[in-house]
Amino acid sequence: MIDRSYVYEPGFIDAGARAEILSWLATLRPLWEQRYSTRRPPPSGKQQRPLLRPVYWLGNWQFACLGYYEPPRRTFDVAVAAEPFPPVLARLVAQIEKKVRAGFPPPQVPRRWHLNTCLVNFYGDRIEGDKATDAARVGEHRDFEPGPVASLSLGERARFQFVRRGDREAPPVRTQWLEDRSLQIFGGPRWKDDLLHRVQRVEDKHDLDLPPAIAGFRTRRVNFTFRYVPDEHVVPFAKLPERARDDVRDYVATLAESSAFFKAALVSERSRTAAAR
Ligand SMILES: O=C(O)CCC(=O)C(=O)O
Repeated sequence: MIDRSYVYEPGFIDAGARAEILSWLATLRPLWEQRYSTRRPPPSGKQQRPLLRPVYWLGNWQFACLGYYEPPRRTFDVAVAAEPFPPVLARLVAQIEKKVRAGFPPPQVPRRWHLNTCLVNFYGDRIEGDKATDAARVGEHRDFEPGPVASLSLGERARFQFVRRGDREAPPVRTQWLEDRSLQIFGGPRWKDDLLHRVQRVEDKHDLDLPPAIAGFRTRRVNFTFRYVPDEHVVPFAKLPERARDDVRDYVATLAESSAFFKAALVSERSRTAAAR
């Protein structure tokens, strides 16, 4: 039976688009965030830790310390307005949206669904002195943003698995190797809600070192996961509550060092705060 809620398409990104994405990646400065706010002790029973990998977000940035977008319980003041997609990704996203609208069961595509959010995950090794530690995996989780999610992969192949909730040892329901230049899309209650997904491992066969250079890290795979956050839930940095602004200001300042978008966000926050005094 054809499953209209799942797509895997190898070779979706052509060689020209791949080269364009790599040049754009070289201009980024990914963040290696702490899981919790650095301004106060972590929640009881939790330990402060850096995320497993550096990330970059487009459209809106979901800072780990503010908690990730999770309707209906967490929708406001967590999706912070971020840079738009670069032209090459905007072009690919337009094609993906067309595919989804043409092929996915309409009830699985929310009325105003469009892919306005992208998490860029960098997979590779943490480097400390001579020691490299493989950090190229993601544990079981689900993506809470409504509607289908689409992901593009570059670099080494990743073993991506859908697993049943609460049964880590059970065999995966589906294993899909995500190859360089591939597209994966999944939606609907089965793939999005009932099952969890994970990246079990990423191959290391081609000695890759993908851009940008990140201190203490060697990247061998980059994944772009595109999602939909309703536009009314995306908040400019300047309009976050004060405590949340304090939590993420240092990150925004770091991003502003190489991003005109975040530079402007900082300026706007300063003038708004000055005007309120
Ligand atoms: O890297 C991937 O292929 C998947 C990433 C992922 O699961 C996520 O961003 O939620």
